[in-house]
Amino acid sequence: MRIGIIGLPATGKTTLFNLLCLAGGGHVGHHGTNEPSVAVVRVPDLRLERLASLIFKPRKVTHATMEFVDFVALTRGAGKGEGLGSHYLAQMRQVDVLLHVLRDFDDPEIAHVEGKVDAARDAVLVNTELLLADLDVVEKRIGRLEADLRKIKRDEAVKELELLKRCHAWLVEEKPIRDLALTEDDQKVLRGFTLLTARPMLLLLNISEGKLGKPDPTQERLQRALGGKGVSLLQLCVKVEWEVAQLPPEDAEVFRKDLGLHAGGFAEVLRACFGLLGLITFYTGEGGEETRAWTIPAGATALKAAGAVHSDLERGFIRAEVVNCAELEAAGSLATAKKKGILRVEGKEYRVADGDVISVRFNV
Ligand SMILES: Nc1nc2c(ncn2[C@@H]2O[C@H](COP(=O)(O)OP(=O)(O)O)[C@@H](O)[C@H]2O)c(=O)[nH]1
Ligand SMILES: [Mg+2]
Repeated sequence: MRIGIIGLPATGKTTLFNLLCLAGGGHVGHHGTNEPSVAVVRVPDLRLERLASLIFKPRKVTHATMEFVDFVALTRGAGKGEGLGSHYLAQMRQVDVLLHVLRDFDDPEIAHVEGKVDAARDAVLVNTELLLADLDVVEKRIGRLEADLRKIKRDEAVKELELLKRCHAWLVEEKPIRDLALTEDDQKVLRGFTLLTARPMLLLLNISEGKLGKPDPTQERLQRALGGKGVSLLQLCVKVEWEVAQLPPEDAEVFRKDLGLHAGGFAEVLRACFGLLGLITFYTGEGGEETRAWTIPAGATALKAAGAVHSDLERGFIRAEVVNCAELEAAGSLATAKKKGILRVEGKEYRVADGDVISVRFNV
């Protein structure tokens, strides 16, 4: 899964990116000038660690990972492809979640491109650029389809044109595609266009230290302006989180308590992304070599889960042996779980539950 950090200049994007790297043990990849930094971070997972230490005692423990991309700031005009706009927009289209960082901190030392600090205004401004970028894609495709249809009439193209015109009208009203009612077929057609406003979005309000633990009217304004299906809101003081993350764990704990901070900001960001993407985690560990966490969309079948591990497992799938991680922990071992009858045998169509420990039987 790929999370793209976007927003206006000097909103705290890179500070957040560094925080996620540090907290998630990420290694940062730089892919050249004009390319955004990318970090692969480990998803913290107590269940995995318990499975490894109490049940499987493997040689290797592998966490699920998430990728974060620190994009260059969006500014007015980016949606029309100005400057390096189109270059970055193309990369932005490849992410699964847009993590939109909004400045809600006062700091006379740090200038704001729009003058005054106003997170709700900024959210709308950036959103407008995303809407314009999508409009551009949709308009170009409509033009091409209409030209094609003048030459030869294809039912498929007629249907696609109809769908795109519906998207167009929607975008013109400044509404994101994620709010448009679409059939599964529609979604399939649109997938190839990788529209930005079809992506789930996490609005991260980067607040001043002074606002910690206080009600923030900006949050309500944001919710009214941009809230809806596929949008979550999170409040974080990125600077404080960054400072706390650099402390030794014992000190960090004390600091957090003093400041009234809950789980680390890193964990909160990850939880919000998991929620937006509707992801669940399952585990493999049989054989003792490696205990590993995997993420798949909620509702995915055992066959898909097998495919996430290896395409051979999907191709040769016979059955899955499944036990919930807490029940396995209580049983003490896979063998005992089997004896007690809590290890279930499931077929291809079984819908994997969060926390399942799965062993796939397959033909090679
Ligand atoms: N006061 C304050 N400053 C912050 C906060 N987050 C980031 N900054 C500062 O804002 C400036 C820009 O931050 P940066 O993360 O580089 O922003 P980016 O341009 O969005 O990547 C830096 O000087 C940061 O130290 C915050 O929560 N409070
Ligand atoms: Mg930056």
